[in-house]
Amino acid sequence: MLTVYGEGRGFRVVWLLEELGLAYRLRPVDLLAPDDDREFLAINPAGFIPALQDGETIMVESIAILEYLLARHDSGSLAVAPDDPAFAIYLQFLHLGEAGLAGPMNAVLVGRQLAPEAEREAHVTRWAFQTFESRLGLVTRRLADRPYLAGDRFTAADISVSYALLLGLRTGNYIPGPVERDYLARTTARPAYVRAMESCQATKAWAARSPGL
Ligand SMILES: N[C@@H](CCC(=O)N[C@@H](CS)C(=O)NCC(=O)O)C(=O)O
Repeated sequence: MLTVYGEGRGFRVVWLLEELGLAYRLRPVDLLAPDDDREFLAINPAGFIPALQDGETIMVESIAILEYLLARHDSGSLAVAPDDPAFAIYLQFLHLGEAGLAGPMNAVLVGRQLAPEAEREAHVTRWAFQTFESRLGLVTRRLADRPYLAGDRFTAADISVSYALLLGLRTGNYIPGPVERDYLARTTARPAYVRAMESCQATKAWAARSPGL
């Protein structure tokens, strides 16, 4: 049985698992008190989420987890094969969703909303937001004339990037333009997304009290 520790970016993992129809257990993690959770710290001593346990295998980093699950459990429906012309662009956006969008958005969230008042809007926070915006430009250009990042079909790259855009939207740090809005309407209408939201009750509650599409 696959166990996903924590929501947050764990939502990406749960979404993929729902797309693939794989059985899993979602084990909640309270990020406000990770030090009290010895069972979780035994899984990830660094105390961040998500983590995946698959038998003896334990790993962190949501995009790496997606790649692991796709390699082990997908017949190719949600990835792009190396000999496909869209392989490079697929990999690019799979990783850009975290490295170029959700990662910088984390820094924006901390810098704007969680940092002590006197340290808000620091130069580094503006830099993180500009990073998010410049990478977002690649996403909007790519989606201007195709429904999904790899082309005509939905892939794990769309899970990666959709999560990042929703993170920006729900934290109030980004207002999607028309291209992203249509795109998110498409990706979040998927039955697997809806099932993942039912599974991730903390994410569902957060979305309900946050700005919507
Ligand atoms: N690059 C990592 C980022 C993980 C991350 O930032 N997780 C957040 C919640 S979604 C977290 O655990 N933050 C608390 C911490 O880093 O200690 C991934 O994609 O899994």
